[in-house]
Amino acid sequence: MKKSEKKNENPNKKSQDLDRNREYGTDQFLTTNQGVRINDDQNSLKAGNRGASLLEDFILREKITHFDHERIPERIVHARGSAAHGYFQVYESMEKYTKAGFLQDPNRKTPVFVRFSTVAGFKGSTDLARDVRGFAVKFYTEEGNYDLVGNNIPVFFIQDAIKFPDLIHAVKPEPHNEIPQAASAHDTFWDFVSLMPESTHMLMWAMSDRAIPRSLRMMEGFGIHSFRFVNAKGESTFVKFHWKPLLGTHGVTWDEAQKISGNDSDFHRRDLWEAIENGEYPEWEFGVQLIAEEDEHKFDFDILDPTKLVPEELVPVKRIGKMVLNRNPDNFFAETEQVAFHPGHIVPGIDFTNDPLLQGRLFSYTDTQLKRLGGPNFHEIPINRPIAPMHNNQRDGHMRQEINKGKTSYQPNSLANGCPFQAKIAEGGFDSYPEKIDAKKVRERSASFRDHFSQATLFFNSQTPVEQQHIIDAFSFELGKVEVKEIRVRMLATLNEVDKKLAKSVADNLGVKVPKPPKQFNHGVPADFNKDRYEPTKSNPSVKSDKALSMMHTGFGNISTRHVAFLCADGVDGKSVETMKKALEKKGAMVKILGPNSGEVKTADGKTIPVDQSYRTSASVVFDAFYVPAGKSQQALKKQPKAIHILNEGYKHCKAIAADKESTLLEETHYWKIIDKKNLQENGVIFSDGKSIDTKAFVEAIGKHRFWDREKSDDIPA
Ligand code: HDE
Repeated sequence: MKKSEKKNENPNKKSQDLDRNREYGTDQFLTTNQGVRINDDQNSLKAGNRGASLLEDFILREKITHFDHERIPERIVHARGSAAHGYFQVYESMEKYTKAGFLQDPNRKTPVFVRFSTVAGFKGSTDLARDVRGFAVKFYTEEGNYDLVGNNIPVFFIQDAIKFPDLIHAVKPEPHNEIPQAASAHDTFWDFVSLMPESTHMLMWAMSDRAIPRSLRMMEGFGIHSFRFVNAKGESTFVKFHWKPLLGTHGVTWDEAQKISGNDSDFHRRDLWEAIENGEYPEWEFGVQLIAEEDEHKFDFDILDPTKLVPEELVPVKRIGKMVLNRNPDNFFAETEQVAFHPGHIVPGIDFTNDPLLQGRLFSYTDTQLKRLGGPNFHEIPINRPIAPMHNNQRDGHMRQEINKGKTSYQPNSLANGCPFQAKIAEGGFDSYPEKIDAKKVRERSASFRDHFSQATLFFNSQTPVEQQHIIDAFSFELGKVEVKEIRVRMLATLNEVDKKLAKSVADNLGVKVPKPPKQFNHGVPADFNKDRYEPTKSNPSVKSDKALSMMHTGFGNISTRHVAFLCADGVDGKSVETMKKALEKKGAMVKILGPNSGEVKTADGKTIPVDQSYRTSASVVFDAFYVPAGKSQQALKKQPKAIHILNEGYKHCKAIAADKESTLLEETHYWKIIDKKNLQENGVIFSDGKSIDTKAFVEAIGKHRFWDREKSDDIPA
């Protein structure tokens, strides 16, 4: 039995609820959809065995018709996703701030279903696209479903929902030839964002390594908008939501991302699935930044502006609970595809703010499900239905499942004694926070939303030199793919407002000069408005740099679920393999034995070790670290160019490498020529050099994720 099944002996309430719809074909007859047993599922009904097929073959017709209708429209954004079940538990009651039931009792486990996604690519596109990742959590609370539909980046490209279709049209493949797939590196995207200075802050994040995560399990999550907590007394506190992964926040290199896309475009999906199957459950802490109602205007940015974050230096993140994902879905379509998230699914104790992006989202999500899932009854689909009781007077529509009894379907009624009846607030009835609004109806943007550059600069200043270099490289790559020179140059003018060094470095890589500031940054100015009213302003932010914004200040040291390749061949020293494997697996790492073919390798003492992947089927980029065990196998591997290539690439991508005793194989690699032999260990190369290998040092090296200093020597031909 798989570890994940074993630990799920006590399924949570949502899992029990899903049991109503689970179907098992084991030990059952094959039937039609009408329950008629099928005798022959291999041949259609024909007039003679070479004859034409007969229309009356209801078995053939039913099977083909169903097949013809198997696809539904993919999501217009976030089409490619992977999901898992789990639970959430709060550490201490949040009663002071919110009456939300799932945030009261540390003993209550609330079932969750979480879907991670890329944004721009189609459903079958690669996991490793440079893109924002969706991080959508459905809490099945006792008071109804609460959806926190967030991303792995805390800000967004645009400030107003009315720009969303434009943004997405610009980033999706270009409409005339549907190129490129799952990539923002093309003219229309950069044309749009270079005319929209409000995108600048988010672009900095999207060009950082956050947009190429090592794993979905190693990403932060953010609710982005300011929301409200409302307590039992009706008092409101502004709140920003965070998910902090316990494995830390880590990315891959861009070279790696591109190669992973070719080698295993399901890399993230597989990684999530395997970790859960192996019982290495992904975990996140739930964090909140709380801002008192009276502090709404005390910042040098507007907390309603979704292109701004609240620096943790100003308002620390309070970690209030933990989410654990411990079960893979039973069926991808039924669960991951049909799940319908909606930021408008809230529960008493949580409420919206007037963030104009959030307000627009509140319309979009139901609307899109009507199209995607085919009608207004998508809440009845098993993965979407709440565990809280659900009774109302909504009726009928496509694919209605519920059989509502009685003759009343209206409120008020006397014929059914007023049932179902309204809940008092004290009985859990939802009441909106009575925010006072007294305003003119205008189609305008608040002046407090106009500083588009200061937080982009804050983000850049908060990065370590390696991270800054990656951002420069990413802009250079993306803009280098832009064909229209004016767009590249226009974008450089924007980058120059963020950081002069950034703009200059990208300009040098593109072979152009940084232009003078343009007369007009913002091209989205209403026709009869003074353009200056929309031009970006710059405040003097109180926070100049914030450690929390850098991935280098995240969790390190944990090697759980890291994939380590053992480069083996016949003659390998079995004891070396065994000792290292034990040391790594004890810390939760996943060891894969690589061999010349997919069968097994013979050890020096005549035993055999099964091979997980052959050099033919595996690739360096899908591993976090490499080990070359002792033994004659090393001589054999010298004749395996792929094995040498794997090590070269591992070195290029700054990963930990360990090699035992007579490791002449390392000497065959290109990096051996350039590596500083005196500081091997500091560079993440654990080399035993005749002594027995230091397994602890290797564990520590893997826990450091990468040895970025090696990037300086980017002359590995791999
Ligand atoms: Fe979404 N978004 N979005 N979005 N979004 C959708 O809803 C939309 C935005 C996010 O795994 C769609 O069910 C508008 C911000 C995630 O199923 C659609 C605007 C954030 C997912 C939609 C935004 C998100 C979606 C497409 C601007 C981060 C995937 C399919 C006003 C806070 C959920 C669907 C899943 C999906 C609209 C902006 C996150 C069309 C109009 C900001 C994680 O309704």
